[in-house]
Amino acid sequence: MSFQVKEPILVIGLGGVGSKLAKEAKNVLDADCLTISNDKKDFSSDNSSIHISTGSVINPSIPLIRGSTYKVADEIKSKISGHSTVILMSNLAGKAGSAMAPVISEMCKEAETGLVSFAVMPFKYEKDRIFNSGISLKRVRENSECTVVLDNDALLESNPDLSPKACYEIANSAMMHVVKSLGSSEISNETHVLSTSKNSENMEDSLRDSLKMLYDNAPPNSVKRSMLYVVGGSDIPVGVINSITNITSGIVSQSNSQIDMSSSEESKVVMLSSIQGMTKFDNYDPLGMIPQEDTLDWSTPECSIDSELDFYQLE
Ligand SMILES: Nc1nc2c(ncn2[C@@H]2O[C@H](COP(=O)(O)OP(=O)(O)OP(=O)(O)O)[C@@H](O)[C@H]2O)c(=O)[nH]1
Ligand SMILES: [Mg+2]
Repeated sequence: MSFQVKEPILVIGLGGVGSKLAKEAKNVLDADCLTISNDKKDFSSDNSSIHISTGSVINPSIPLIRGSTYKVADEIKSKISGHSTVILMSNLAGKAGSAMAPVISEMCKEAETGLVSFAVMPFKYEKDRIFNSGISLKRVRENSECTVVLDNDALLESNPDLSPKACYEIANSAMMHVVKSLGSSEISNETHVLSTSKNSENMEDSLRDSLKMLYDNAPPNSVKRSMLYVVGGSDIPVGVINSITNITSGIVSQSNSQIDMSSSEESKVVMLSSIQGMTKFDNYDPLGMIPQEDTLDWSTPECSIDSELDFYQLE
């Protein structure tokens, strides 16, 4: 089933990276924008923002940021209300994003606002972030009509020669391509993996890198369908476009392609693939295999609240 993106749209950015992406997405979609963070430095004066205060704690833990987010729930809900679709830009590699994304996505679900979530996953070497990003993603997927996952780690895996900064640029530009296409192409109510490559003269190389990145995230048999965005399409021979489309249809069961004529400096392939079944991220939480119905404390995500009782705070 395809997801209908309806106006008015609200783009919500969480934390530093999420806010940066939300500002870009807002300009692309001409939508309203809200940034939410525990760090005031992430805000800019031209967008509305909600500060999550963690009191006197300057290095808050993820459960503390999450607990503090619930305190301003009414303010966040009132910003969401009146919008038909929310586009959530969350960096689950960051503390703010992995703390708040489950909470904000839950609020959208409760308000019956259509939700498309973008989630950035951490590099493998960011060991302290892996677990939290995995549990957050599980909840975000659960609460969203449609989730688009971009894995920094898979990008690095297929481009080990790139610096983190170069990886970020590629990742962010791929996400903006999908945001841009929300108005023109269909997106289904599923989890999608976004994969891409660095800028390349050779589109077949670019397709190969995108497939490599995709298969780093999910096994081939779990890829149902792929949408191929050919960036810089106006300068690429039609024969090449035809050939990469044919290659893709031979690999994934259903594929479709869209030629992006807008950008002339870049040429690369961006793939958006819908996934059914397990992904690499399901293993980020060792207990993630346990089905939700067998989990006793699933309803509320773990958070730290000051109960003002004489209990030792366990976290
Ligand atoms: N895709 C992408 N990932 C990024 C970008 N910048 C940083 N990252 C990743 O996100 C992680 C966290 O980066 P931060 O700059 O701390 O992000 P933040 O959203 O401000 O997160 P917190 O401050 O921890 O809440 C980094 O270690 C990278 O893995 C970016 O521009 N694009
Ligand atoms: Mg930050």
